Amino acid sequence: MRRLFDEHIKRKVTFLDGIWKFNVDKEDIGEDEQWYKSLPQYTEVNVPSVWNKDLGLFEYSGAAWYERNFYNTGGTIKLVFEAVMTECKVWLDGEYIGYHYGGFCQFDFILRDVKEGYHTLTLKVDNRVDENSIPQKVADWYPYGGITRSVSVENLTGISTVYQKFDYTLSDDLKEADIVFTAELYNADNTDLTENFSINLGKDCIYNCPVTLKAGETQTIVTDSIKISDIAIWDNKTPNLYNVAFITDSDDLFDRIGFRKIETRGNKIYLNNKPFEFRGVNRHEDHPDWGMAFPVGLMKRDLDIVEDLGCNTIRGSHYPNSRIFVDMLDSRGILFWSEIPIWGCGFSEEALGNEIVVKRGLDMHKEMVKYYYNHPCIVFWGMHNEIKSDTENALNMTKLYYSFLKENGGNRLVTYASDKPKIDICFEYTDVISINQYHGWYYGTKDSWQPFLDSFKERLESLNLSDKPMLMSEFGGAALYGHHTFDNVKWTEEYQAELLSHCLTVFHESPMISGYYIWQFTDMRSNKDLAKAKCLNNKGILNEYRNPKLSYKAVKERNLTFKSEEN
Ligand code: ADA
Repeated sequence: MRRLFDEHIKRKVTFLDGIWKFNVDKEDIGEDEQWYKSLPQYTEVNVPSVWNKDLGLFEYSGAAWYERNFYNTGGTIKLVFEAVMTECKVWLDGEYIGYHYGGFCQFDFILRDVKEGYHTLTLKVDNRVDENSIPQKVADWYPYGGITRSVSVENLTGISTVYQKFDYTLSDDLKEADIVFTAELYNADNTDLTENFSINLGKDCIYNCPVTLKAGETQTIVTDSIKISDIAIWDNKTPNLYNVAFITDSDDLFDRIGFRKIETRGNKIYLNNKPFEFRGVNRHEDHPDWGMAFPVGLMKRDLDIVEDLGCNTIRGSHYPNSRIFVDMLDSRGILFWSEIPIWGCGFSEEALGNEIVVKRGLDMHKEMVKYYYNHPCIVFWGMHNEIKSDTENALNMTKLYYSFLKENGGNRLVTYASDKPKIDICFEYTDVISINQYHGWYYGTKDSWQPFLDSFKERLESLNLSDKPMLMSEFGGAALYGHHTFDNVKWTEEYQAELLSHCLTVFHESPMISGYYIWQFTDMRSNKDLAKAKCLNNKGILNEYRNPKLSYKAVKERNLTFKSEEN
């Protein structure tokens, strides 16, 4: 399952989720021994999953192979991988078809003249981290391995829509929109074809034209600007969505879109012409039983909890989340911050200047923008997290990513999370200054928050940047679930509850802060080298199984009080 709705009705889609053959390749000999022709021995594994939840593989990092047969009626097929962690090579019937790097975004391969019958799909997957990888060797989350989201085969026939995106400008009163659709059409047949191509928005056909394409040819259609009146705006209270359909004589593709405006005015962030307070959590897509192959039912439950908590936004720390999860955010009106997995503490200054790493990061931004472009819930693109933002290398990387995202990222704000408020030199290249700080945990006390904000205000003024909005993108402290003492000390649930409650009050009252993302929603698996209790990052306001700590009530009380002041 890839989306919350059917993307195709005419187009045949076969999901390859289920049991696959599986073999770890500890010595990395599989390619030399041509395992892509047939796995010499194997066990079984469920796809999607992370292999680190299988017996004996809790800490396995390295290469592993997957194989499965499937039947197809043949012709032109598109193999779609929603996410594979992290590096992978793909073979069909023993023939190499391609490579992909990066664990959290969709990629696909189109193959022509595939014969009718049974086929063998083989993947070599590798989750090793090294000096060229993203993330790097140390990250405060677990770089699982595996085919972590769905795999499917699509049969493309005639002229098919292989990509589409939607741009729009809203009138000042938000009642009208000028919209432009871009669609990439592809002739999947072996003869030249003319077909009718139309775009339907809801029940209305808003674009219609004949398209002629040679066999195998691709053409990108960019519509003229189309005016739409009486728009039903998407926002967090009324998340109105429109169905959109791209139809040719042979093929179809469905999506959902929404209209909303996100912008900065002075040091405030406005959603649909109203200043917006972001009340959110940082969430890892991680669960002790499933790792990052996160089941849809649990996503739904996480969102029920987020809503109960009075939150209106989530930061997808620290990588693009499943598309179905983002669909659910669209449906519920929860604003989302989507970022790529550049988790800075693990990045040396050299790594920030390493051409392979910088290029991989740029490619990850390109994929994130490509596949998540139409989601109205995504209001922030996050470039990176806690990199050495006081260095030239970081500045160059930030400039590069910022200009790419501003030019190509659609109607969104661009930001990054900085843990160097006093010395960061990249603030010019962000629409919103987002700060990670841990007063009351790693340093200071809860009472050092206000002096910190006062001194940061002075720095922003001296840099002439005090008219940029600011978010608290991380703060918090750990609590071991069930740990209580007579005194209110670190690691108890009481201490965490008091700290978070205090932080939320200070941030809400500060005129320079537009919102907050608590670190973090739930406890989650960390890197064993960071030597954390139970190998978990324990700063969740729920434990790893989603049982609430005391801070849950405290945060909910604060959020709901602030929310009630809005009405
Ligand atoms: C950082 C980082 C988080 C987490 C947090 C912590 O701010 O961005 O991923 O590691 O610190 O718990 O220390």
